[in-house]
Amino acid sequence: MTQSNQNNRPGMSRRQFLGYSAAAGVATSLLGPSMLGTAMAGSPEMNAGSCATFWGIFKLQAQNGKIVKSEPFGKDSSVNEMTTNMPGYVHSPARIKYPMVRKGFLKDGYKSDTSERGKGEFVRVSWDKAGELIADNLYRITKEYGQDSVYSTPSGWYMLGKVNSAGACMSRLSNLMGGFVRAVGDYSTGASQVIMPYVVGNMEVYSQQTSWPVIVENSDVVVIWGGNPMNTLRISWPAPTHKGIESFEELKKRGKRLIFIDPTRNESIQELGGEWIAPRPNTDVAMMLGIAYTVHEKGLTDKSFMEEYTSGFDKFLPYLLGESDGQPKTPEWAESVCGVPAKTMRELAEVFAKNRTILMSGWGIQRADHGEQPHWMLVTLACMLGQIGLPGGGFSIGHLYSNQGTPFANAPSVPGMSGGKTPEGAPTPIPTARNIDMLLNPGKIIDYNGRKVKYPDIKMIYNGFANSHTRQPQRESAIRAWQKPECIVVHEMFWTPTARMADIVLPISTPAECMDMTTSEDGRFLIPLKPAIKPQYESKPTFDAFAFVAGKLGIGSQFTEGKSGAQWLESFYNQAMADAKRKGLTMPAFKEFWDKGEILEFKVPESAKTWVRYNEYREDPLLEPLGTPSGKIEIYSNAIAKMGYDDCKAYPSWIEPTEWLGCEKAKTYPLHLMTSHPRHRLHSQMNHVKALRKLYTVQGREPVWISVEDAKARGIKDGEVVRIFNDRGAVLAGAMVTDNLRQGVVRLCEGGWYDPIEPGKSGSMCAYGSANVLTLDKGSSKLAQAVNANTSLVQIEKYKGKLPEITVFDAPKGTM
Ligand SMILES: Nc1nc2c(c(=O)[nH]1)N[C@H]1C(S)=C(S)[C@@H](COP(=O)(O)OP(=O)(O)OC[C@H]3O[C@@H](n4cnc5c(=O)[nH]c(N)nc54)[C@H](O)[C@@H]3O)O[C@H]1N2
Ligand SMILES: Nc1nc2c(c(=O)[nH]1)N[C@H]1C(S)=C(S)[C@@H](COP(=O)(O)OP(=O)(O)OC[C@H]3O[C@@H](n4cnc5c(=O)[nH]c(N)nc54)[C@H](O)[C@@H]3O)O[C@H]1N2
Ligand SMILES: [Mo]
Repeated sequence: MTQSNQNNRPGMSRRQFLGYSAAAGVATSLLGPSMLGTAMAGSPEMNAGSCATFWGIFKLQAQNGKIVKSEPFGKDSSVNEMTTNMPGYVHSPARIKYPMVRKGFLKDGYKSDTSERGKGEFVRVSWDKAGELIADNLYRITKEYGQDSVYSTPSGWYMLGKVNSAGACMSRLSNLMGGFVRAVGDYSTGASQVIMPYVVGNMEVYSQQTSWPVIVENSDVVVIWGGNPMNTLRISWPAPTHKGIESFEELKKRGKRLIFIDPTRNESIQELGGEWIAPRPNTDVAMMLGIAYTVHEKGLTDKSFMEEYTSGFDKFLPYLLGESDGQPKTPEWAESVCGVPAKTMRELAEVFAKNRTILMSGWGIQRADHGEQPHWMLVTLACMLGQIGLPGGGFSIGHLYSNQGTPFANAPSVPGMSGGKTPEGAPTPIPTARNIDMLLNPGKIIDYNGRKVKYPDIKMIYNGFANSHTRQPQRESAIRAWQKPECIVVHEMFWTPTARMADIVLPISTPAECMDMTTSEDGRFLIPLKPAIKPQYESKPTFDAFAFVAGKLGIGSQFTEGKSGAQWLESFYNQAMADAKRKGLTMPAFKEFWDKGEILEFKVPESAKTWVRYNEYREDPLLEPLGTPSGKIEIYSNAIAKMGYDDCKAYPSWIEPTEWLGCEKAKTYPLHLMTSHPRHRLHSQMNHVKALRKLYTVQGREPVWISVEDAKARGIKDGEVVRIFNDRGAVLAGAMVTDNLRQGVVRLCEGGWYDPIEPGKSGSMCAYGSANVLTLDKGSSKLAQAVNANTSLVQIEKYKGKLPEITVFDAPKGTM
């Protein structure tokens, strides 16, 4: 099936389709009166649309086919500058305009010199040519080497939209082709999501948490143990309404005690105030043990809670007291590891036990070597305090990002594109963050969560979304690894470092150009994504792009099921409407919804605002047991004991990370690198927006926070360009000399685009400051094999060489 007949839905011509999707210049309001800016009316070149991304819900205005303005939709109390910078995002010099093929690949095909990847020599081709090249290689490679020779990106970010879901479309294509190698787990919570089912019987990280209003009302002490909510709660999957940010502001207003435990005085601490305690990075388990020791010593342990709701404390206690290993985990011992005064830990033990306390933690803390341990120990400490299941007490590893504490609306469920069924005999998935290890070491067998996993020999990468060359630690090995396969396909909107490493690049339309719909994080809003402009240049919406490739593979009709994107949209809407009816809710017919373009709002019931996590369990542990083998919170896990891993014991414990400030290597590389999530971006997304870069870069480069003492010792002044390096690589960055971190710690946010001085060369220095050039690629442990990006030591010096230009935010030469 060809693309043109896929778009020809019965009874609707291509031209009608465009008019219907509001892609043509329509003069009247597409957003409905309540959302229409006054400037819109009457001007034939003006157009309006609505849009939603992970950073906000907003309305767009276009003029002469270009987005000129993006503004909040009006019901979001916390608007950020990402939301208002959509024009620079969509119409960026980094935009991929046409299908492109690497010059050498076009000439020599799969036998090309792959060391040319990343050098930026591309040739424009037609969609037909690009599609044929993809289809030819997919067929040849799966036939010659088997299904497990193709790796597709199953984890990572893609745009919102029920139809244009790159995640679902990638799976759909892969499943129809017999299944490619996928990944299990994700980068966000790789360690916690594997350990938590053993501890509390579910992943916990993505579970609904105690309602924000309950926290605001009832918690006396809110501990943020490794978390930066005023940054991370800007983002949500799906679209944010920013209730979490509102709630933290309310906590501040009410004078609640906020205690932050973080090696950096991050933006949240700066904005919200509160107390700041700065341990050495990756030593939190030792600090928690020091507090737990005090709780026990002072008789503050809630014994009846421990007895009724937990199992295995008796096997953990000998470790806490040092009976099993000769080292009592006293606050003095903990101080020698984490650097926090023993006195502070003793005080915290009393404060936690004597007030309604919630121990909240983010996820950066578990993106580390032995990252399984901190949240397990956090739960253990919360058990000892006995407040789990009480309003405003206990622990939470879900509140600091996305929607887990936001009360849910009574709303219809809105279906979206399905990835289809994984076919029988599909290849075994590989732990997400081990993908570079897999590419470099075919045949290697690793331990993973009680099983053995054998790496396949990958000949083709299908990168259907995600920015593999910013997110993955240890860039030099990632570049080497991406020189191995015979063929690499990347779907992208922008010339990211990953797109530059491809053989075949397909241009994808941004959410501002695609007809679609999505919901907000709490189900409260159903948002039409009504494009104000048409797909730019030769880009295609995700569904159309995948459908096109499927067509070339001869599976077009199975992929589309005979429906265009617009028809899928309408059918999803109609299914939602049917569900609404069942729930006694009303929704306008699809045509009215689309023509008016108004965002639908559903009510949040009062009952949702009072929900307390683990309250049912607390009320009736026998009728509401947890999903663990004992039905209780497991402080000791027999299942993990049976695995016999040396790097993840059967109870939470302090295990020295490969790199940290207390190790031998710190003599050569004495600074611990924190790669926090950036305030003004979503990882690498929006790094190409110049107006945003102006807000945070230093001499055009990624800022690195360095302490006053560390800067002074190196003769570095604020605003100077520095070189950050270790034995894995080097980057340039702009120094921000500050007292907002513990001495010995530096912060360079993740997601900066890799701008190699020698493109394509493994180990080249980065001119911009991409953090993952410096990080270590190693699994957290045999249990979760999660990313351990926050376990890396570096050194910093003033950069005295000639400053290289930053070129990565423009399209490669010859592709414009
Ligand atoms: N050092 C370090 N590394 C980290 C982390 C860390 O804390 N420290 N955090 C990790 C975490 S938690 C995560 S989630 C990962 C994030 O890793 P990624 O998901 O790779 O991160 P993004 O930068 O969001 O990249 C998404 C890319 O996909 C493109 N894109 C967006 N939507 C679509 C779409 O619909 N279709 C297509 N084709 N492309 C699309 C964007 O332009 C962008 O280039 O990074 C991880 N890496
Ligand atoms: N603005 C913005 N928001 C985002 C994202 C983004 O890129 N930008 N990304 C989204 C995604 S995909 C995710 S997964 C979440 C990530 O959310 P998190 O993983 O929670 O975010 P991080 O910034 O990595 O870490 C939060 C804090 O933990 C601290 N921390 C790191 N290591 C340690 C440690 O060893 N000990 C202690 N005590 N603290 C430590 C860091 O200093 C940082 O201040 O955020 C989401 N929200
Ligand atoms: Mo993430």
